[in-house]
Amino acid sequence: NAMFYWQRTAYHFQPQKNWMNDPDGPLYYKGWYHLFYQYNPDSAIWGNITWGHAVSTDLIHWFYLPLAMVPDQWYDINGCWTGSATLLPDGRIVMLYTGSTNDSVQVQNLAYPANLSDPLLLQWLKYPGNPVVVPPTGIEDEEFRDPTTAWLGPDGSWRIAVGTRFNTTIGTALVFQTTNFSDYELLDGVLHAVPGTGMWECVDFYPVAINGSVGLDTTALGPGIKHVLKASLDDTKVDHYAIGTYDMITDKWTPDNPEEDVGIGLKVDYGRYYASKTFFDQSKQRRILYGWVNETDSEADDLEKGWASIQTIPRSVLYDNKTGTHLLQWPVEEVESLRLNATMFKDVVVEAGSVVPLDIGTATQLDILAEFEIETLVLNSTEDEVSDCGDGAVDRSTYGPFGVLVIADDSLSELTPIYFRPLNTSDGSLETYFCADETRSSKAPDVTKRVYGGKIPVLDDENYNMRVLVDHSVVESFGGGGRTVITSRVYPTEAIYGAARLFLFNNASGVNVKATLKIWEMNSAFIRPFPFEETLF
Ligand code: DQQ
Repeated sequence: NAMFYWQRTAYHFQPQKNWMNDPDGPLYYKGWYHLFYQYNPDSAIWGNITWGHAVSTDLIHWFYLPLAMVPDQWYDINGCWTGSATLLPDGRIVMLYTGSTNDSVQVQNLAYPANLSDPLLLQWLKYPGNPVVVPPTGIEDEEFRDPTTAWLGPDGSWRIAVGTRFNTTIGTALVFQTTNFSDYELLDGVLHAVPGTGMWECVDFYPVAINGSVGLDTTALGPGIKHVLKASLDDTKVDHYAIGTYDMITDKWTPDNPEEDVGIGLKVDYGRYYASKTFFDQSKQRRILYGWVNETDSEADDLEKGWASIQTIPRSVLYDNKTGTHLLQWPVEEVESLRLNATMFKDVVVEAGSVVPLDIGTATQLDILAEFEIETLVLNSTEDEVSDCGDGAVDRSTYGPFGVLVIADDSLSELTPIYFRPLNTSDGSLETYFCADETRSSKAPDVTKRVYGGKIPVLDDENYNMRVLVDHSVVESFGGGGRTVITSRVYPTEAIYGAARLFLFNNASGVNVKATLKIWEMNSAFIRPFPFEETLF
């Protein structure tokens, strides 16, 4: 099936076959980036969860390694679920993960590399005293999972957080203290809790530098630092974060803005994205974010394809010190090594209600940088009812939407608009949304197609800028330098291979816009089994 074959990505990480979900235990060790992931070795749908393992020297080209952990003990026989790595100051590596036991109880387990002198960390040992943490009194057996990377408190002992819920609706993270990673004490109170957000999966908790310059080690404490709390909401399958302050004495975190608390405010990614996790890359002083991108086609299609899910291009994460309210996510610089020939377009005027083709040849693997300026007001503006991304790119207002059409065919029978939608508010200012509209992305049946997006701050001296990575069936869109990010899955039936095109569009009723773009064709990445038999370098 040529259509299914086309959907496989060329520079995003995905296993050779079968099902993948959450990224697990990312870390950098002796020159290698390690990515573990939830993996079903037997099928393209979720089940039999093991830890897949891959390594890379640049976060782009990957080698598949043998499975790191399989469910083979009473305390993880129903699955080796999500977990996180901690590098100890003495050089040891601690891996904590959730096991679903023979009774389907969620417990936290300890594992470590058998041989620290092996840079590939091929062999993992499970601690004989597992489980190291069981659900505390009052916590449901099946709602207690995904331990974080540990951070060191000022008292010299380590802390981890584990997500759960109270009374089925209050999402929360419990904090445990340990000195040896085998014995844990539950601390009083919780790190934070938000009513109405339900079960918190894959909690991530990390410091960011307020000056926005570098990534920080998970243990960094002190002035000039804020803390990000991220939870993956099981009820809605959305990753939410909030920025706030961590009190290292009471082990409580408080959001800067309670109205934008975890789960009711900002999303890490407004598209098809879940179970994300960061780690500190000590080799480049940066914090890197991985996220799982599920399919939006049917299970039957996934079984026929023989694979399901990809990981995003790893993103660096910084605090946005210009807004003070957002994180900035940006594809790691290494992805730029895949850039081939570039095409530039300068000051292209896109009139109200028009589409302009961009002659770049095949548009299946792209890195697009685009900047838009509102050029002229051709119609008097009316006040808009502010309603985020509206009904998609067909929903016109005075100032938008405008942007690019990716993975489109010549006749525009299939297209995915990535766009800005500035809306006139009652006080006369513009409120802008950054959106992706999948509704016309594919003629295939049994594909979920949605309009995704979120509000994006555009400051007075800024233009509307976006970066869009296109890789066959995935589109990662970064608005405003990464303030608002949207990952889309698209499964065209016509706009495939040489028929995939790129266009500019402006569906505003009242303004012309001017666009400047730089577009690179992207090379494919090498993602293949580790060549154990060959000499590598
Ligand atoms: N996936 C894992 C769980 C986690 C969920 C199981 C999130 O540990 O809560 O595969 O996608």
